[in-house]
Amino acid sequence: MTFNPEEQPVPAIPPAWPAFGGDDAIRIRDVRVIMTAPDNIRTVIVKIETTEPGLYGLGCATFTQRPLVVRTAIEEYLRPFLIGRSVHDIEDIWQASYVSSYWRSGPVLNNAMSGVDMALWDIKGKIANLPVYQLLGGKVRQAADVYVHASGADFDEVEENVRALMDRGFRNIRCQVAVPGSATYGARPHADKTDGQKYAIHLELTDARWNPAAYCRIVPRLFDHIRSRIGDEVELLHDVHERVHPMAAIRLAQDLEPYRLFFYEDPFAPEDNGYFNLLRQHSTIPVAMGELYVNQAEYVNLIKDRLIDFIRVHISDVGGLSPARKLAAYCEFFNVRTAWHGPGDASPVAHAANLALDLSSSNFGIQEATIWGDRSREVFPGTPEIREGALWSNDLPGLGIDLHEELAARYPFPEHPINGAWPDIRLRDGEIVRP
Ligand code: GCO
Ligand code: MG
Repeated sequence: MTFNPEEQPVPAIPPAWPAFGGDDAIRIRDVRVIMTAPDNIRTVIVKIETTEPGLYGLGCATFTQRPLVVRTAIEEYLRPFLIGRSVHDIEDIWQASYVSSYWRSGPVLNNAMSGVDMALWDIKGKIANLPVYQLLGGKVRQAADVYVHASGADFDEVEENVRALMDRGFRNIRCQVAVPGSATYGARPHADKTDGQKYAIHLELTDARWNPAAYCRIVPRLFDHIRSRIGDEVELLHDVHERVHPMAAIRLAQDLEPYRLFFYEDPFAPEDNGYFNLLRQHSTIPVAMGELYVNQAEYVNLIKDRLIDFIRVHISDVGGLSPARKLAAYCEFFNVRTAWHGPGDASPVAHAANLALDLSSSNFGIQEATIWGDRSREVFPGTPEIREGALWSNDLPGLGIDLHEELAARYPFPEHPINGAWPDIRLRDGEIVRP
């Protein structure tokens, strides 16, 4: 008997099930972008308005070096794509948005998606009348221990700032010192003694050149100074900010071992991920990495191979709360702890989302905090409070944070010669170095 395909029975194709959501679902009515800089830091906030009167959510989409591109991604692409969808479908909306550009996984599109994603979690919490940390499984801690920044023009000034922060109840302090005659990350030659936080980010243009050898010599001396003057009752941290060659970063890790750092941050650029194995073989310093990661391919193996101790991801840069909660859970299997990036260019809305994860993750390590100015706290009522060196939730439904739109409009982005971009950092011979 010969096989004749035309005589074969055609299998019935099951009909598609009706789209979920249901007719009575609350739907996305509008997706708006609000840009504001109350503390002179460019932040981008997404507000999702719903078909339910008075029900809206807020999310952070801040990519402070390229905010206008994020706004375009939201207003021109995500907004028409999302209007009319059910607000209940957070995961479905994330997955659909992720592939809707076909090319994906960069900081612009991830930040745009983060604004939407956090806003939908905020809305879900408000519908449930529960704080977002409850939706994530509930509290495993009362509050999240934070670290803050102390910097200075010299060792004495850093010490003075560390003491001032300790007097305010902080027990985890990142120390950065200026390198005389050289550009430096995290400290300026003439630091304003009243506010170490000012140097959380600094985007000024500078003619000063970067001297990696001088930096590597001065940092161990800084920690020797701080430990010998202040003792062991404080946890110290340091951010290399990917600025030295990998072998120099490994050598610096060894030089810092006697000072028992809580963590040693961003020793390598993401492009040099391959060096972590070598660092592990030569030092027991706890390693924190990841604020520049935007793609899961960059961090999945580092965690699985236990090559880092703290994941430092900036949650809006990976696409929001949904991918971050999966990452936290993945890290838990390998005893890698969370240390979500919390600089001033993560808006107070992002800090509220960080806090929801901090409170509900058993593998929480530490939270970087920004000490907000009065203007930011007025623009964002509900900004998480810092007390006793920790961040506390206000336990309100959703993310517990609001945005005063009229006030926000009073703080447009400040003028800047290169529109807020990261400045050139160069070696003496003029070569560009990574941030
Ligand atoms: C940190 C960071 C920040 C970044 C800034 C970039 O660990 O706090 O390194 O200060 O430099 O967020 O915009
Ligand atoms: Mg950093």
